[in-house]
Amino acid sequence: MADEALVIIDLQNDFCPGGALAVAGGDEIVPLVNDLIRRTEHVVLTQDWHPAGHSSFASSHPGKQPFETIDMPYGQQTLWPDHCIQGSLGSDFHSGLAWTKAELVIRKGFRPEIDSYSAFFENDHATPTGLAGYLQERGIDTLTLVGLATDYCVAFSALDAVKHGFHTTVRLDACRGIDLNGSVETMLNRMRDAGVTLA
Ligand code: VGL
Ligand code: ZN
Repeated sequence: MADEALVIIDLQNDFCPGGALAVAGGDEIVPLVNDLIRRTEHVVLTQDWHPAGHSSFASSHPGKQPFETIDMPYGQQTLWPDHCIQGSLGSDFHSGLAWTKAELVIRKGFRPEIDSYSAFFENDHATPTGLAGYLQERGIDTLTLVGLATDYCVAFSALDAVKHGFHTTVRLDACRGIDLNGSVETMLNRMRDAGVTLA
């Protein structure tokens, strides 16, 4: 249907086994995502896209380790291993992903001083990526989200999608999570409470 889009979040090498911020089983979802691509007219991808030395990297903060949190001007920020550096192999989409049909690639996390989990807003929850305008202008009102990671970029994208009024489904069988301190359960509850359909 013309009013539906599949949004594939960050299905990139660095989030798959062997990558810098590997999500367990991240590569397992590729066949299912490819199937959804075949069955959906409009396909949009997001791509985590950080400059070297990005402020979300633990390596940019002396004495800090990956998965610690720090206070940033825009709120709390989890620190990550260096990942998805612009143009690196790790930033490429998984080689098995049939992504060429995609109509749009939204890159995020490219501003050195701020991270961006959501496909719609940077982590200040105020700076838009332009995706909502793109979808709305094209008459798309229904979204299916898949990809990595369930509890970070997928979840924050889904929460912002319902805020924008999109009918939003997350296909959990086509997502995998990082799960820091119970973050998968926390974010599943937040999505359910916000009106995201979890399928
Ligand atoms: C992601 C942590 C850092 C994600 C991206 O795609 O969920 N998580 N950057
Ligand atoms: Zn990132």
